[in-house]
Amino acid sequence: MKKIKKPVLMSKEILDSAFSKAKNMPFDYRTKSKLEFICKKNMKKIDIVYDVIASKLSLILDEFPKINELEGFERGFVEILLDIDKLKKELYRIKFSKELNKKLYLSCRHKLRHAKAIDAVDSARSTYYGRISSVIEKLSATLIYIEKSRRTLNTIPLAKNRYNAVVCGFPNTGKSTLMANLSGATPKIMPYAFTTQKLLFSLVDDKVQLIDTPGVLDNIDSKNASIQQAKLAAATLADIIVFIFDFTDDCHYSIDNQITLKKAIEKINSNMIFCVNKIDCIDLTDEKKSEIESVIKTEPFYISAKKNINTDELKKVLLKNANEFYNR
Ligand SMILES: Nc1nc2c(ncn2[C@@H]2O[C@H](COP(=O)(O)OP(=O)(O)OP(=O)(O)O)[C@@H](O)[C@H]2O)c(=O)[nH]1
Ligand SMILES: [Mg+2]
Repeated sequence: MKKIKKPVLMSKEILDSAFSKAKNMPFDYRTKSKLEFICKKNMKKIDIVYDVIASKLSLILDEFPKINELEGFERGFVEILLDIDKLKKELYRIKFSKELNKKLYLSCRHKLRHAKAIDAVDSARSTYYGRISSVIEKLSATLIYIEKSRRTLNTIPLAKNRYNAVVCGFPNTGKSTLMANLSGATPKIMPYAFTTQKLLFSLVDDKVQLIDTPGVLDNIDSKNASIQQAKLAAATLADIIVFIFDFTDDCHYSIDNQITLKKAIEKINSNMIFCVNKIDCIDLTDEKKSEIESVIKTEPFYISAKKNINTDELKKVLLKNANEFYNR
């Protein structure tokens, strides 16, 4: 998703910027009367205040993605990370305030044009200043929410144009360790479950975009936001899924549960390769291998992400697939 670069200005910043620009504007008109001079000067001031406020609010509306036009991966992500209805409502408030600014400004301009006395000019200008200040101050909470949403939206990656390998599996199986091994990234790695809470992106030799996912137990349909991110990546981003098993004796999760997850993910995206990790802790006899292969129904890569065993073989396959993908 396109990054929204400019931070959203808060109410005070918008008003300070508008009023100080109006206050410091140069003005050296020659007029026939004092009234005409004051009218022209105040007209110019309110033009500036109107323009600054309108352009700051327009910038927010223009920069934010049109929520209804989002599709696929991006739409899914926005739905997981944000309350779409609330975001739409808050953006509408900004649009409404922008329209109100125009109304108040036009009404003030009309009064200035027809003012018969200096008092009337001052009163029209201060009414506009007072009312637009109150409108923008009332946007405070909205602007805070929109800025928070901007930061969240900026975490949604530009992910579609690369060959994407999504690393999935139960918690603590070594997904992040594998990502660190293959790409040199430095994800958090801990000896307990649920360390990774959101998708992490890295590159392998500038060709494969490797996506580390939060660990999923056997319920891929959970409403938990971390699990939904993993599911969304598997469903809409993955050109291939690298599924990691942990067959070590001290793994807290049963093989049956890991197979249940494998099957659930296979239904979403069947383009998978399999790794049995932590082979530095397994006595990998031929007997053990055939036991494993009878359970997972295919020959996996036997690797140790931590001790760097056979990970080069896996990397070669991913790079070969990526080259085929780019040559298509
Ligand atoms: N012995 C051994 N330990 C490993 C290997 N790969 C990972 N580990 C250890 O397993 C633990 C979990 O590793 P992570 O990479 O954080 O696992 P994860 O799958 O990303 O975990 P979550 O993010 O919680 O889903 C850490 O203590 C790692 O050091 C391996 O090949 N051999
Ligand atoms: Mg992890």
